[in-house]
Amino acid sequence: MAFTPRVFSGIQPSGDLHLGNYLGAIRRFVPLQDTHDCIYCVVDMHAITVWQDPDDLRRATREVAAAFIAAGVDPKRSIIFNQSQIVQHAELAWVFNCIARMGWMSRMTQFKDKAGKNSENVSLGLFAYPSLMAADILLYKATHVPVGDDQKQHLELTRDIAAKFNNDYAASIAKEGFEPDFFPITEPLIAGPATRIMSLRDGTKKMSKSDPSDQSRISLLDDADTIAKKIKRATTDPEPLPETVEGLKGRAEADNLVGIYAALSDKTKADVIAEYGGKGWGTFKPALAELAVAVLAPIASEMRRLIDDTTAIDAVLRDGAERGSVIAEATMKDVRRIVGFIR
Ligand code: AQP
Repeated sequence: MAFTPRVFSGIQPSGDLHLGNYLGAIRRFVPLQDTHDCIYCVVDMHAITVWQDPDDLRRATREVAAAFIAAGVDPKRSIIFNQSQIVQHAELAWVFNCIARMGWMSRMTQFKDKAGKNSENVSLGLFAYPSLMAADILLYKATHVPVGDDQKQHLELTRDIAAKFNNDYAASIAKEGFEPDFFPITEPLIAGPATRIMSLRDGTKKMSKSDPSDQSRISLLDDADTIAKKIKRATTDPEPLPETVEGLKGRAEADNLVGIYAALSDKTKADVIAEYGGKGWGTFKPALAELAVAVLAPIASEMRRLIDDTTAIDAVLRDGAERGSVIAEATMKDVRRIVGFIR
């Protein structure tokens, strides 16, 4: 069956948005609006899989919506909403909880990383997170999902859930008159030089909202001075930049900063090395700071303006939820028939 080319992606309102969220996801949302129906979601139900103060959650939800718009997502052309407004996400997630296998979920590395040694004491929601993510995507029969590299395994699970649903319910899908591939096998869009931005303090750790060190990340709302200081203090080895891209191998911090420069300037790492190969950090870090400020400052100022007008942001989220729920309910109506729920 030919599915409408449709993009879905979500960001958790679980802390301060950072450069990794921007380069790995949000920046890439913008051009997709020219080729796809786009649905961009603030996944507040995902956020509460770990404790969120309610006031912080509301603030962060508006901040993520503001970041989408400030980065160039058009709320008229695309659908922007927060997940909890469309109850069908939870409904489909339950069906998928009954499709996904414990073994599949137990292999999710993000759960293992987040739960750490504390796995008996984390929420059941954190364990079931990938099943809700599959519901987010498949509720809209999204064909493509732009995400950072850390979400690759969850996307594979989404594909497994779609395939198992189509297979387990094949007879009912046929009986109800639907095409056999009821849910699409969604493609991840993971590309470019910035699929995994690393911490500025430790090149082996992902830049993350939940890292306790503020120095580990550049937040989208950091001012120019703070951005420059964080880049200046970023951990690096003492060697100058290599003369070739291959020379970045085994130099995690150098590779990360070159990747950030490449992504911010829409170049490849090879272009950046052609310009800065052989130069020292005293030359490269100020150039990177200047570039980061040039790209991020206009986004931060637009975000601040939008966040201040909570009525307008909430209206965007409500409008998106109204439009999104039409698609969501159409899918759920069919799913209820396929599964055998009486209404
Ligand atoms: N470091 C990163 N580099 C590239 N992309 C990244 N993403 C996250 N970190 C990086 C991408 O941003 C999108 C939104 O992520 P999320 O909010 O759903 O959760 P996450 O992946 O768990 O991100 P964080 O920032 O690390 O949050 P916490 O600390 O709360 O877990 C996704 O597309 C993700 O790939």
